[in-house]
Amino acid sequence: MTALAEARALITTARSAYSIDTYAAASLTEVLDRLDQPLRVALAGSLKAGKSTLLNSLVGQDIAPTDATECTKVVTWYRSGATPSVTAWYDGDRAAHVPVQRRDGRLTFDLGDLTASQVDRLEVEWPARTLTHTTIIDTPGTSSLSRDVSARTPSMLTPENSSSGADAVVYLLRTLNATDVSFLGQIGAHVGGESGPLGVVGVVSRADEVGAGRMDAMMSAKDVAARFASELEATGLCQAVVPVAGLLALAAETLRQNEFDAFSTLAQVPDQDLQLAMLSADRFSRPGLLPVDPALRASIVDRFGLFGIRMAVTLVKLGVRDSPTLAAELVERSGLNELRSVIDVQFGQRADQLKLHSALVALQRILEARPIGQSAAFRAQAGRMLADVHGFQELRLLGRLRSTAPKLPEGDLAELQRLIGGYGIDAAARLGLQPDAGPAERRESALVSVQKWRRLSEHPLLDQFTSRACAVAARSAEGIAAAPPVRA
Ligand SMILES: Nc1nc2c(ncn2[C@@H]2O[C@H](COP(=O)(O)OP(=O)(O)O)[C@@H](O)[C@H]2O)c(=O)[nH]1
Ligand SMILES: [Mg+2]
Repeated sequence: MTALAEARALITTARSAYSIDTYAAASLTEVLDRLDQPLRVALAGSLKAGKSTLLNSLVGQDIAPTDATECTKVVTWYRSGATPSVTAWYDGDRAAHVPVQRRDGRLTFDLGDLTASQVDRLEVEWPARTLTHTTIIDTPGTSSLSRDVSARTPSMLTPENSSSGADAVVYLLRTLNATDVSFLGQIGAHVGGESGPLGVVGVVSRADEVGAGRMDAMMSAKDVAARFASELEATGLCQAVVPVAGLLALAAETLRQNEFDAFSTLAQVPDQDLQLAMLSADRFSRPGLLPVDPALRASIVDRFGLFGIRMAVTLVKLGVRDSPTLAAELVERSGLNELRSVIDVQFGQRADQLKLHSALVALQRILEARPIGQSAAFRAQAGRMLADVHGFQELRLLGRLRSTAPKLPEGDLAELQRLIGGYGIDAAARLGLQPDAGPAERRESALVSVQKWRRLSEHPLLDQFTSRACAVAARSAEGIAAAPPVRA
């Protein structure tokens, strides 16, 4: 029986045992239903960290408001739907339809007479491919001036009942301050339960601003990301930290022909003139100065930022000849593709495991809150699964590997990371084989790995962390050798 099936069976049994407690039984039904729903990924971080902008770039459309109106102070769920619609949930279970508006080209949800503090959450349904497999939860931010609003993000990530929680978190940081560290600690305590954090990826956001918009901004942002990654080791939290310029990514994904033409024109402007005009955003959009319509310039600087404009102009000078190529190059340089692949490896491919993890943690919480005679036995079983499911151990180890290197030769370290699913969780990716490698070759290679890592893990001179890491790798290899590969 897979771990997922085992968990379903456990939750179903618990639900029967709770038949007299309708509230608990209903909560358990919710926990079960969640296992079949898309993975829930929350975007968290301080106010103005760039969460809503990043959401838009992940979806590839402008669907999350980024202005400072009431609606951006409410936790907002983005799910897949046939037609765009926005619903506000308030006063417990009351729902109101929310009109979507565009003002000066900016999207906003009009809450009407409702205030942000009245609304529990907004639910947005939108036709977008990204949302088919993932529900994205946008949060208002942690250092909001209004205390009750900033209290909401943790309460969404650390829910009383399972219906409002997230399975994985993308945490955006611009600088690492005390609020960030303490908030990350809270997420760690809840998202991963006592058994350690799972599914947290860090983003150094607005990465184009790190070097004051200079061309090497993304390089500087990479350094910052590396520093964050090592500082986050203390919290034991993040599995990866990636720099992303969300604004640029979104603008690139929605690049228009007239914008491409403007970049081409700007590429003809003598370097010095362009540099002078680009000392500030205001200057860049001033009438005169440049051979592109000022209104278009204003919109371009708004959408791309100064860094994005420099990057685009340079790419055109380097020979990019059409807008689809420019769009692709800019998206690549924004860091979005890298974030997407980290999200895919850490969350997407492990969606079942992450959901399973949330379900077990939610189950434990319900059992604890409403104890009955059998609760202790159910809790013990859930606890055993949280400790035993090998995928959870892999995720925890992957998290630690980002910051703590086991004492192994370089090549072995990379192999270990691959084996525990750091580059993809299918057997070929784990073994470093061609995707079309046959079952015999996979098995053979897996068995060699089992032996190697078993032997290493038993080496008397290894420290405890390294030996434990090798044991986890050995068990990952055993899992492949005993194919079919088990997902969760
Ligand atoms: N330069 C730059 N500005 C950004 C970026 N992402 C967001 N912003 C700007 O930062 C402000 C706050 O962004 P928003 O996405 O609403 O942040 P949130 O409060 O975390 O949701 C807006 O004015 C955005 O245009 C980015 O990658 N680069
Ligand atoms: Mg926002």
